[in-house]
Amino acid sequence: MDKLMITAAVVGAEITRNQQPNLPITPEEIADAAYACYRAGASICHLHVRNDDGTPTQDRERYRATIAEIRKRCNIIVQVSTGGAVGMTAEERLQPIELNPEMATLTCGTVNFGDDVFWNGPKDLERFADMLKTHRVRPEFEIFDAGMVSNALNLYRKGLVEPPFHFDFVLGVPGALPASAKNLLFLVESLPEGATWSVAGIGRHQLPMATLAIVLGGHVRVGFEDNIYYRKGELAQSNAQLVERVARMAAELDRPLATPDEARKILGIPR
Ligand code: KMH
Ligand code: ZN
Repeated sequence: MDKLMITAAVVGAEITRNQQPNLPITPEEIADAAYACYRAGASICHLHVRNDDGTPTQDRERYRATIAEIRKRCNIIVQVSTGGAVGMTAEERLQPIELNPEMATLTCGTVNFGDDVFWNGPKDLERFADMLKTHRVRPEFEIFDAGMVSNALNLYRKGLVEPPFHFDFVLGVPGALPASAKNLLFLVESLPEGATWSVAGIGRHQLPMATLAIVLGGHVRVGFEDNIYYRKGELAQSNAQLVERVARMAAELDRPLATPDEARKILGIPR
């Protein structure tokens, strides 16, 4: 098995300070959270940014400032979001790619998302993949539902993405594929030879999905974007607290953690 890559999804676009008082919002707060996660064992930071009032934005300059703050602190891989928040246009969502980040998400289809629809039509997928290719950004395919792996592979057939491929299964979003061991195995078995994967279980599914990934040879995503609780009825104190728990479990299960540079090697990101 590869060493374990832990992705810290520290802010997201949906959670509010009312729901989680320790949610980072400013570039400095987000960078401090990313650094604490790096210290706890995370090799990748899945990055969204917010305006000062806490509302989600994909503003390029806000990303630039936040990435600069993270870079002052550590060499964690910065994976920018191209998902943004539901309802944003493709132009808004693609802004951080102009900064030539090392890595970015690429959601592989349209899906119900709570009471909303997270729109990613076929032409959008091609456009997003083409933009990532032009800027030499490694994609992480975000898989929210069963048909999305084959949508990702269609981008390969069209010459828009190149291996090695890395997939992130986001399981348990209301309206999308539920988080279960059976669904996770179904997705893992549908991947092409040589692909790597992580799983982001939503809410109470974060811990069991992370545990399965550690033993199955996958990788793990945790953080406030997906889950704000440490356990039922108890809010997590920080993103790092969620990373620390995964790191402890990985140590018990003899799965060493990947450093950011080791993760770059696994993901095919040039240093
Ligand atoms: N906020 C979700 C609607 C991504 O970052 O690429 C989409 C999302 C996926 O978070
Ligand atoms: Zn995200």
